[in-house]
Amino acid sequence: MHKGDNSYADDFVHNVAIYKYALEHYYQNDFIYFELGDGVELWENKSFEPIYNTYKEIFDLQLKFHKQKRLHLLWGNHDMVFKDKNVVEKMLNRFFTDKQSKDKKLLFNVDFKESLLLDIDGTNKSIFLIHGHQADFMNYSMWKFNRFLVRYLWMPLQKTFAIKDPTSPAKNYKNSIKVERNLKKWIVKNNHQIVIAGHTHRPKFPLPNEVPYFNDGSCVHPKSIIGIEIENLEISLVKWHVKNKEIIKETLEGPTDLSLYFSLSL
Ligand SMILES: [Mn+2]
Repeated sequence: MHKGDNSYADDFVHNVAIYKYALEHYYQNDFIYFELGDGVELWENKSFEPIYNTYKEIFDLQLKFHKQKRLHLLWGNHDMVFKDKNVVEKMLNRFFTDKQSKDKKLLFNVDFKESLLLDIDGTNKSIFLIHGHQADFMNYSMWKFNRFLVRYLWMPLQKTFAIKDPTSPAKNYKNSIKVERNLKKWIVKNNHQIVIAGHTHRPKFPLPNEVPYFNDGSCVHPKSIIGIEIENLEISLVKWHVKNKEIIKETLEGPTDLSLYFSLSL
């Protein structure tokens, strides 16, 4: 999502209405929400405050999921500071305290993880969720260097000359291919473990006889958001966008029975 501060460099702001509509749909229909990292843009923004002020409605909606234990957040490279619990506390918690009550209780005891493993009911298989920058050396081991370039070089240029940041795999085709190749290699080495990642912003939905690497795309595509749904052990790739002045959901791939992806593993 790369939620920013509503400036020109904020890539999410044009999709906020679509995103909010989709998230409300998932809330009403009892879905559990998994956000696969880079939910907020903390390379371009040093402080969380302008992001919170811009997207308060979205955070309130996420809070509703959280209260029902239906919210799971991972950190990516652009919000890698959330790896540290103290940073989460310092940066986020003061925005999510109950200002009405005297004891200032915390509304949103948010807990960011690096990855999650979802067991698939009735099988010994699972789905591994990660952001995906783990397969991208410059954005995992060297992320502080890339953050420096984005903050002090690319973002000022982007604001002035509309130049896009080349460190982002989302804007760098060659690097995306490399990340995908690394992830697929890992999957094959690990008994064809099903993986869902983000990071590259390139949606991927394999055929059952292919390496089970899924990518949920992003919410910063021009005029649409893309994501992955899992319902009744069936997986699909969906896109929400505006058609005839209405926000609609289109299924791009699937629904495909998850068990079809087990055939390559032992
Ligand atoms: Mn990323």
